[in-house]
Amino acid sequence: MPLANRLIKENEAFNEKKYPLEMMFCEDCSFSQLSIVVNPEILFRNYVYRSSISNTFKHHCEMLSDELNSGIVDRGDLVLDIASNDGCLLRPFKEKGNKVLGVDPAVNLAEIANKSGIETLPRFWEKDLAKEILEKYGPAKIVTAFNVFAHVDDVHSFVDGVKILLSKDGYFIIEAPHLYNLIEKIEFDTVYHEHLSYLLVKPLNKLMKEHHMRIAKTKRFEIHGGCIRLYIEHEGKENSSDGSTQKIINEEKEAGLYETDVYMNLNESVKKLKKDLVSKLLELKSAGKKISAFGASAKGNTLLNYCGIGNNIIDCIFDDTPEKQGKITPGVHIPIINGRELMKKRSDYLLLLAWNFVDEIMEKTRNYREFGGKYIIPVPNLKII
Ligand code: DWN
Repeated sequence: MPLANRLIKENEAFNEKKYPLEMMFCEDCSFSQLSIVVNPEILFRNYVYRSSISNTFKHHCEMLSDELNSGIVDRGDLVLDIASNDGCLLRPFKEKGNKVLGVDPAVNLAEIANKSGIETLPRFWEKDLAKEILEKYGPAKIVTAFNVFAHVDDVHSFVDGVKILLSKDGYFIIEAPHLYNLIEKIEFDTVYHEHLSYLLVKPLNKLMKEHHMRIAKTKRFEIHGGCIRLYIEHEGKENSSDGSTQKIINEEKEAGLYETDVYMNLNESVKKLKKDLVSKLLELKSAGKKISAFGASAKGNTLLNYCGIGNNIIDCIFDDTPEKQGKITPGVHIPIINGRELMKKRSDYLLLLAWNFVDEIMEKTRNYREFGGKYIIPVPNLKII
């Protein structure tokens, strides 16, 4: 597979690198991860994904800020966000008077965040950086790691760094896609090289205990196809466990996620999903229908490349992200154009490559719908609305 977020110019199409994309499962601790690690400098130094494009995600971050600012974090407390992207998560905290600091290796995004008033260090998270921050800013009451823990190779060093910076009564809050949802809703397209690990609570519980930390609470959210949010505290802090962590571990066990069968069965479901989608697209194409796509998502590139769907079927992909417009997608080379062009292109169908934001996208493209435009939802099973 090519790298899901490596968007290219037409003249770069000839020498695209491809890498093995294989999910491994540890039969000892039930942790799943890829068979290779792609250099994070290649993946994350210049990053085309902007968290703030989605109002749904912005609202999700505002809810977190409201929750933590009602009794857990006070004005002036430091909130540090690891992989802070364009400052999307920290902005509502700053508006409430919390001290905020972002860390993200993407130089292009750190520049956008700093210009918009969210102080951001263009660095990868690691122990030495944690010590530097502790010296300069003091301990953090909250350390958030949203959609990054599954991207990290050395999880032990990652957690060690948080332990250095997190105040003794603070929370380390991880949010990441839950492998439970990937299996349940056949979200095979969320497998790509940025996502090194595919997380379950049981192996994370083991990891945190090894580092003398405790997952006090675990919540589940629909966002990004289904995520878990872990509220992690130092073992020495007053225990705020509410039983939700063990409850979700029991649900994972009930769903057979600690055995290999569910993973082998996923193989069959994905093959059926591909067959249904490709035959529908070919049927529409041969009936003379114009088909485009919406949302040049990373997951969309796994789907398009795995299903062999290219420019012969999809005319273009509409996307509101400035960094993505004018590029072509990896592998199948479909042009990405500004979402504002949607009405000029007169597509009959829009394949939603960002199916996780179907409500927001349908709301934003209401006039396309009112002109009779239809949407193709590929995951978890083929739906046309
Ligand atoms: O972990 C990750 C997740 C959180 O985000 C990263 N590895 C990369 C990224 O994955 P993705 O690209 O699959 O995420 P999304 O958020 O499903 O991508 C949505 C795409 O659709 C983006 O390119 C933005 C675009 N979009 C748009 O153009 N207009 C999305 C919405 C909601 C819109 O209104």
